[in-house]
Amino acid sequence: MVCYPTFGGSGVVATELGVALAERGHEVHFITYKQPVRLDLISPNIYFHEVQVPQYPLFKYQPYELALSSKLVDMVRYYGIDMMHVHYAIPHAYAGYMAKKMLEDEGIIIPMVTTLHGTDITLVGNHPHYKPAVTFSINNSDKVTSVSESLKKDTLRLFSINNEIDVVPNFIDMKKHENTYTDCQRDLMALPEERIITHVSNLRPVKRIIDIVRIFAKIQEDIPSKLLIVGEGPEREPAQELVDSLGLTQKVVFLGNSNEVDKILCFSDLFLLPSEKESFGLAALEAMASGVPVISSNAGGLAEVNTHGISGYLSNIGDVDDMAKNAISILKDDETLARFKQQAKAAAAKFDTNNIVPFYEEIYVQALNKTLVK
Ligand code: GMT
Repeated sequence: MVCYPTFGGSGVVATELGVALAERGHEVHFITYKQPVRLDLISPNIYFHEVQVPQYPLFKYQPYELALSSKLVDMVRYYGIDMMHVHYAIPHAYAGYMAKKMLEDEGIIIPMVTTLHGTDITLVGNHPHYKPAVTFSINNSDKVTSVSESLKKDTLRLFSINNEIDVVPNFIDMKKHENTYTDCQRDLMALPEERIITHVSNLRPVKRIIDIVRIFAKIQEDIPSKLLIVGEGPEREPAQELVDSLGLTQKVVFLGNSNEVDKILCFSDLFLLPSEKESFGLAALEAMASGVPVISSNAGGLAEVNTHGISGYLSNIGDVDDMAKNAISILKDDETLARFKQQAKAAAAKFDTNNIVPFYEEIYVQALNKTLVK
């Protein structure tokens, strides 16, 4: 499993997939530059190998891909690994392909599955400086998956792809989101009469954090509430400035990066995700699994996750008024809120780990068969 180890959807999906596969009896090796944030290493069948990049002053840019592909070669040789699964095309699919070719030279044939996550296609990978390498790596993967139908369409529209793309949606372990907290300690965050509205992300411009503050400003004119913003990123400062200028400093809490998102979701009443682009919206699915309805934009694959009028509502990107109106309609009375909470949880259940991980196992079998035929 090759992934980004930091906070961010693709790394979370890779980690959860690895953990689920290990539980199903597969031996899973994580190969990345740091221990993935959600990975417990003291678990059966799980290994972590750190990619180290020696710093050399001659290089303006240290060659991570080189170190990663060399590490992949070493680990495949040493542990007899049967399959590489790389998450996020850049630079993982590229490094994986190089490792595959180096191993082929030694007579070791190993298939590579590439999972496309979103910004590797819609924002970064699409840049002319990366596009040829990304196109090549996708076309030369043994199997390619994307996390939504929308991302598949974007990939086919933006790149010249001659490989098949299978859609395997992201997933969630519903068991882990059963409310195990007898006391969510919501009183630490809000007064009894206040609703709690939450956003979790890496606070990049694509998440439209300013919209979140504006939506919240409108909601709290009608309904006493608190806004919790979880995560770190470049939009934190401008958002904080707007919060202060709107006189909402006592109403908005910036919690920074957190390993306790499930606890935060436990006392949340509503989740906001008004993104500019969102291939899937794992954060929305996590909220729904915890019984938190979602007010989102209709960008990318969000409509495949958040069902309008059931698990929450969708609006056009930037339509702050509509999002605030929909939020108020959910939060206005306890009965409606309870109904949406229950519907959000039920809608999340179709993405349960047990329903989705077998698709990846099937993809692995297909990739292995493909390389056997070659
Ligand atoms: O947008 C993020 O928060 C990070 C990014 C990533 O690669 O970690 O997330 C992308 O992958 C997630 C997991 O598949 C998806 O749930 C997110 O929708 C997707 N982000 C975007 O498309 C902007």
